Amino acid sequence: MNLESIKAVKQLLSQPQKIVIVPHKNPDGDAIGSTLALWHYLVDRGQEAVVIAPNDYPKFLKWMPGNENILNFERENSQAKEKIAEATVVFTLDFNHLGRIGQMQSVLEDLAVPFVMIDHHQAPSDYAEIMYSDVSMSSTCEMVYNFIEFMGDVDKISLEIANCLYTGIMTDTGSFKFRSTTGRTHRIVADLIDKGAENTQIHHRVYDTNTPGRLHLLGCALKNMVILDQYRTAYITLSQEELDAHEYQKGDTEGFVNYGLTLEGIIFAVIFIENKEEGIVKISFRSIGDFSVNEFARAHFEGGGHNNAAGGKSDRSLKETTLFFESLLVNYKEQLTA
Ligand SMILES: [Mn+2]
Repeated sequence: MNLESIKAVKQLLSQPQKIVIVPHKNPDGDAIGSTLALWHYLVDRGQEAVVIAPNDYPKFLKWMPGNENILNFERENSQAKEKIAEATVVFTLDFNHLGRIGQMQSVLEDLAVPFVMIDHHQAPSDYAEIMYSDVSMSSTCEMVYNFIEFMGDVDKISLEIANCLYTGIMTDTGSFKFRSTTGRTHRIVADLIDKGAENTQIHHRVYDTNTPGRLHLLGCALKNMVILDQYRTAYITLSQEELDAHEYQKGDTEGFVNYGLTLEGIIFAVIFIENKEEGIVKISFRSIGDFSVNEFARAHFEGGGHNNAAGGKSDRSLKETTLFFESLLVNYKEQLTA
């Protein structure tokens, strides 16, 4: 955050404001953790603030302190709209384009108050007067820690703030293993633990939340795994029938694709999930190293994303989709085995 922006925010927060804090749609641990941490910080400073989430989010995030005060724009629509109409400042966290907030977009676009963006994604759009945008950051939670430091208030980080920030840094770094995890990230996390963050309990609350159905579905997925050593590739399929047999619930297949990459020598992992209702096969791609799944998904499966994580879809049947996928690999043999 540059000095001018820091000065501008300090100026804003030197007056009593009515502040709306917004995470992206389908908020994850970093989105909920960062918005709640900022909410605690601003309320502790005597500001009037509210977090408004565009829609609902998983149960394993709902233990976070302050969660009961989050408004759900879909469920508490009129109350949320009232708060937005009264707002004098809007903070948007963990996204950088108003297209990422679903139905809230049109309501916020019409708002003539200062916006403050805190975010670590590529290519920010220009809706915010004050921008703290940095793609090198591990997480928006790390940035909120920095923000509080810019405000000169690191010593005011409470146990509640520490727990929220720890959660977002942990989830967005894959428990401190992704490339974006720096020495600074660890120093911040160390400070959060010193301030009381309950790291062991947080891991347990976020990650140890399986249902028997989900574990059995994982067993089915792993049994279906096809390993193509010659392409250093592994893929998983799940048919609609298999999903139904395991009482599939939204989110149950989250993370399954990564298991392929835990095989020694495998650098490209894919999961194909049949969706009969939409008549498509949903696909997730993951890679280790330089092989760009973003380019692969864009070229063949109407998708895209990041270099090492992307999504896509296919209108073919599950079987035809995997046959097509396998037929493509020969063209990538050099890249995959380099
Ligand atoms: Mn994030």
